[in-house]
Amino acid sequence: MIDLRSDTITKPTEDMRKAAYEAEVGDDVYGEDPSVNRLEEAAAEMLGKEAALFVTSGTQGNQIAILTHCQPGNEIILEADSHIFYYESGAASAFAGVQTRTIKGKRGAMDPEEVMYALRGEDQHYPETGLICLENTHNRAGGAVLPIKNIMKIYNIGKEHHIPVHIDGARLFNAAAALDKPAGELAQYCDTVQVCLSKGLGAPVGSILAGSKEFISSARKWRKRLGGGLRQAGILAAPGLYALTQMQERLSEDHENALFLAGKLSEISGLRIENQVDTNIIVADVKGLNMDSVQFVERLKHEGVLSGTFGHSSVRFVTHYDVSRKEIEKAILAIQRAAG
Ligand code: TLP
Repeated sequence: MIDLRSDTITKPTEDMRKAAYEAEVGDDVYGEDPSVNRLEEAAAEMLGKEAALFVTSGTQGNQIAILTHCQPGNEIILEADSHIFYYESGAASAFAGVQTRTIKGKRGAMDPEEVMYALRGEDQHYPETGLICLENTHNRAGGAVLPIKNIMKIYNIGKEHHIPVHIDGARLFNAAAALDKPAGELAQYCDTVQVCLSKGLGAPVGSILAGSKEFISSARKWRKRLGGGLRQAGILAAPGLYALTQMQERLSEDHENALFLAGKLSEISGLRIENQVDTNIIVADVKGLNMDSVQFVERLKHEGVLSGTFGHSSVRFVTHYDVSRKEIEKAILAIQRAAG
């Protein structure tokens, strides 16, 4: 089976397993796990922030950010198709008690002016705006990279109005690879950023939440409240550090594979590629095949390829470390058969 459902399915490499096996550990709730401390220091430095926190998942990192930045009754501004709004099971309202104000973006990027007009004033009828969230790369926009200028403009608007900006950077390293810029440069226009170690970088578990020292010390308490204070977590942090330092450079291979795959899929009659392929995500519309996405995904599974439904007639393919160019070539043949 060739698994193109997500880059979350990547399995730890031999070196990561070795790093986990050999990890020096301690009790991280006491702040005594050297492997976790090393990972947090390296990640903070890489992202250009004062401090960082190792969290269990991207969802937990985003939710801790919202909980730390906001008060119940606040409103958060985020893109209409963002992961926090679309895929986090309503966690922002369930845990932080905030309401969401969505803005439809273009290729995942919200118009800074619209963000500015969405900020709430002093009127007693209004909730207070507590946070602006961006997503880079933007998953549902097909792995689109946000223009740095767009991020900068929104950050400056936030600053002017004393509203913090959080970046859901689950795939920030993909954006960095696509722009050929260090991740820290992309994270400079935000107060806090969450990056996943367990997607394209291939670590088995975990994300990083980075920000100011003060922010991270409150975030640490929220992580504890949520049951995310782990003990000998160095077993997870050591492969995470390996992923962070050794796996970034190869992300462009995934992007090249995605472009190659998209090019071949666009030649299949009845299949339409919906997104501009910036990184490792391809979204294909299967309407022209007289099938819906569930039917197509099922048919493709019988041909030996796993993909994901992404809407009524949209199917998502994600390239990653565990799928080689050879397997991409095999996948193309399987997709041709499923479409035929
Ligand atoms: N995305 C997953 C699914 O949840 C949809 C995927 O397969 O793409 N932010 C973004 C932008 C994400 O894409 C994801 C995961 C997360 C946050 C959450 O990360 P985890 O799965 O670690 O909680």
